[in-house]
Amino acid sequence: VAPLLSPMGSVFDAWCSNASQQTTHRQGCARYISDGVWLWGCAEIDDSDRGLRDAAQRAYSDVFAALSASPCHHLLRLWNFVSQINAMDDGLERYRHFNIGRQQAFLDAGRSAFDGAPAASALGTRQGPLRVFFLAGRQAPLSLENPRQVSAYHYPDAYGPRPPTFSRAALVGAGGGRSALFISGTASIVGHASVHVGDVGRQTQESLANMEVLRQLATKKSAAPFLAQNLSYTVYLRHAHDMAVARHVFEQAVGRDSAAAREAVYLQADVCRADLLVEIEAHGFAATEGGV
Ligand code: 3EB
Repeated sequence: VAPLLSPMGSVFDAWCSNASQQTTHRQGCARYISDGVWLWGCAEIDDSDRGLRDAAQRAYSDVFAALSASPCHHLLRLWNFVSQINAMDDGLERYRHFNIGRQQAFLDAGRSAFDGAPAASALGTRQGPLRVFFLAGRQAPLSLENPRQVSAYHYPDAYGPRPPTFSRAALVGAGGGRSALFISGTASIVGHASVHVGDVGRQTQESLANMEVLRQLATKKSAAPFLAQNLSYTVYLRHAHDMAVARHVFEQAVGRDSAAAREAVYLQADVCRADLLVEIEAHGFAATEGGV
């Protein structure tokens, strides 16, 4: 969906399940696969005729219809890809239209659009339909917020008529005495303001500082030691030419020789605020101390 910048040849996102029974389904514009414990899918819808606001609302209402017909009722993590995310439609930025439709779908489905919202990332592509990838499970996750940042669902309306619907991170039991942590797309935002505008190095540093707070909070809440060097990272850069600087700062933080540094994936994508140059997400697993 977003062009690869890492010198890796190719990468793909694989969510593995060891269950033998996996079934595929369709619900409106959403296609998904489930083993009854985890559910993974994508809602894909062209927004050029109906408009992005309506497309987002439909995509999410199809996702919710799919989940309500499944034992995997709880959204854990979403990845939203919106074409031309910073362009204007009818005098409003497309990301802001997206936020209106997304929040409306949460409200219509009776799902929390505030406290308890799932973890998410939102990125801009050059072209193509709206694509909403989603991961769901049987257990409600524990949503985490970052005390350094205003919760996105409480952003003031200077950032759009309806706030974004996501939590900063989600923590969920993964079976076998393990916990899974999903850190949302994290950017250089303190309070609700974008900071270090124009400076990709410092934006990368600030994003990592935000992620560090979430990692520590997750470790405390789950009694499972999530180590920074053991997480899997995706770094989204607005400009391909910022790769060297962002990579240097990132590798300094996680350790140049760590698995995290070697396996990090760098993608070119627009970030949902026009003044942000970088967004970083991460996920990982950790064993609960004492076992379960
Ligand atoms: C932010 O913190 C940066 O709209 O789903 C990051 C992750 C961001 C997810 C979303 C937006 C979203 O506001 C942008």
